[in-house]
Amino acid sequence: MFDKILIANRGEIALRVIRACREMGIQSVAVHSTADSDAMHVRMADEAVCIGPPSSAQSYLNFPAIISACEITGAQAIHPGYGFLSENASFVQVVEDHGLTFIGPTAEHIRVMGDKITAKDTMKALGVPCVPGSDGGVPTLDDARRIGEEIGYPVIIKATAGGGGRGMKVAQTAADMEKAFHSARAEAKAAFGNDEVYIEKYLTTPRHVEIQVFGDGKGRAVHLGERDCSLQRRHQKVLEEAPGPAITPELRARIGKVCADAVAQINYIGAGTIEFLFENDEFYFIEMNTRLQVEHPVTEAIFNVDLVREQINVAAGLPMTLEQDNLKINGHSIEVRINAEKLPNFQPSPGTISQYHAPGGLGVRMDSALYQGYRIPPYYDSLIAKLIVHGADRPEALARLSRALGELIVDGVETTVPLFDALLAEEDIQAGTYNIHWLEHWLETNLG
Ligand code: MV4
Repeated sequence: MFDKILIANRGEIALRVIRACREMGIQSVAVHSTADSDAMHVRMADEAVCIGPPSSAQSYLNFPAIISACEITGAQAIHPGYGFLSENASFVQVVEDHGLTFIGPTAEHIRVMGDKITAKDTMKALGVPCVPGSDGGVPTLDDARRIGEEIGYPVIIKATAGGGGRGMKVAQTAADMEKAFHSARAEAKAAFGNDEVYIEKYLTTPRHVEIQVFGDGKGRAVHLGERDCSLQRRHQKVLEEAPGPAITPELRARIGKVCADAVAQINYIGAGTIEFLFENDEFYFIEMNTRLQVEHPVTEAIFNVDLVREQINVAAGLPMTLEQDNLKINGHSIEVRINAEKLPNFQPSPGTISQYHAPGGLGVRMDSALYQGYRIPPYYDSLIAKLIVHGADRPEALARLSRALGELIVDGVETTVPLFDALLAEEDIQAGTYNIHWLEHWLETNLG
């Protein structure tokens, strides 16, 4: 096992990893920009190293500064958290070239899943159900038209270098194809320097259901059920829950086995998430994320596992302690993402936290790096807390969420807390009857 791990991240996820390290008897090293000298992750870690100025490009994305911080402190491994360098295959290569361990999948797995066409080809070959569409890239408008006729409209054009919703265009009919095709390619070129696109049948009212997988890198893998993450605004998740309200035990067992078998076959190591669109009781693969996700705590809650501990274990070459037969769902969990943003337009609202009180009690987990007097810098993501509740069933989890939100005090900045109070009053939220478009529509009707 490692003696010391460097956490190449900030905020609540840095605390999450530091906590796992402490429970495992591993020393932790925080890195921080000059804007984060007073951040909680710097205080909570055993050691801290300043790695550059405020901009992420010069600090949390700065390869040489992070590698140097490992060399200075004697850290043997790097946990990337989510975002920043967590899915950067070149960084993984550099880490390994310096004799350090990246706590996550291999550079090759990150590369394969980072290119969405290659990811889809790979998953399809492994028996994972995919959205009907083009076989690989679509180089010309003529090809695009031919595929549109084959699969039928509406279709969606996606950038192979995209993901997370960037560089996508819908063509409702053949008449839309020319414009959609050219604008998707132009956007992809501008955003990623790669204009390769592929085409899929456009599913009109799916849910976003993602399967948590975990592999030991040696051909064994498990699944930890699904999370329903359909409640999104502009491709940012707002509320996530597990298990998914629309997923039966039979559906879960079937798709879970397909996913676990797929990642076992490629000797995947560590935590991964296989994203699906779910419509009419069918799963359609869209992307795989090769990192620990923001919403991993809802899975931890219902399976009573520590995913970060498992990541560290397998990265150190120890056996994975997870076994499929021991993974049984207990109750229901919901996470809300609390952002320092002003409603109704979600503008970032950095500033100083004048009052802070975190909710607590049975079934409440608050993952946050906030403290009273903390100054939220304007340079980074606006997520300031994740409130995760766990109950015996979905109604209990909803009641607990409402109760916990009532206890929470965050003063001095605007937050998205009022949004959750309003959402909890909605019948569709109480019933779990929502899809990927529900929240945008609700926001337009109620805050627009
Ligand atoms: C789709 C789709 C409908 N049909 N693909 C958006 C983010 C990216 N991960 C995939 N996305 C979508 N892909 C097909 N074939 C609709 C979306 C989509 C979406 C997906 C998940 C959650 C929210 C979404 C909001 C708008 C569009």
